[in-house]
Amino acid sequence: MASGCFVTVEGGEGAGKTTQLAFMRAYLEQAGRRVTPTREPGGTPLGEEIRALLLGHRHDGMALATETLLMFAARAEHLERVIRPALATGHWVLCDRFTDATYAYQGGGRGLPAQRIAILEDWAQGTLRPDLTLVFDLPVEMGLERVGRRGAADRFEREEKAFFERIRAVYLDRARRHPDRYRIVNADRPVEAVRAEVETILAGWLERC
Ligand code: Z5A
Repeated sequence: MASGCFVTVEGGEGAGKTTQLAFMRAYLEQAGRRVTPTREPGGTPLGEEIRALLLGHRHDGMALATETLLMFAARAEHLERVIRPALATGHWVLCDRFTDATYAYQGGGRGLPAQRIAILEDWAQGTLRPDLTLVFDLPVEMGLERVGRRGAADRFEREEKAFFERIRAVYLDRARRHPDRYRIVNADRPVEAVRAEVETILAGWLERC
């Protein structure tokens, strides 16, 4: 059986990833593909417990190394229990954030050298990388305004604007350096316009996976 396609969605706060992932799943299922939607940090029972530690406020001020290693601990479990088995049985895996988020948040946002992240990436993932990564891009103020409307902020959402500007810069830089794998999607448009572009991109991948 052919291996499925590994698609990740990335971007800053409020970029519309979760909204678009639901459309992506529906589009692919309509096209006859089997889909495993998932997210990081999380995606497994253990990963979801780690997510609660990472996003909650019980451990405000946790060390950067701790934060990064917890992201990769959740990811190792996710790869072993969900991502690799799903790909091996021909499913498309649609993952709301993955290792690009570690480069953007722990690397760009918090200052961890990218080389350290690359070591963990190689260790946890071996040669596995997403086939396609959609980077939903929009001005930081706009994304923060969108998430601000929904109330309580998590441990990341409490950061200052400069933190999110650095994150945006890392995503755009990674996407521009590897245009074969990444697509930058302008998320500063109505939901339906973004959806139409995403579906056009996916249509181009249906033959490949
Ligand atoms: N993190 C990390 O630091 N390192 C890592 O390695 C990984 C993650 C994997 C996970 O949070 C956090 O973990 C994340 C990075 C960090 N930082 N934070 N916070 P999360 O999963 O809870 O949150 P998120 O990934 O940032 O997603 P989000 O804030 O929920 O946003 P979104 O999924 O991109 O957007 P949405 O939920 O689809 O939409 C947000 C709102 O905007 C909602 O009211 C929508 O109705 C609205 N929306 C969506 N699209 C539009 C358009 N086009 N126009 C207008 N309004 C829209």
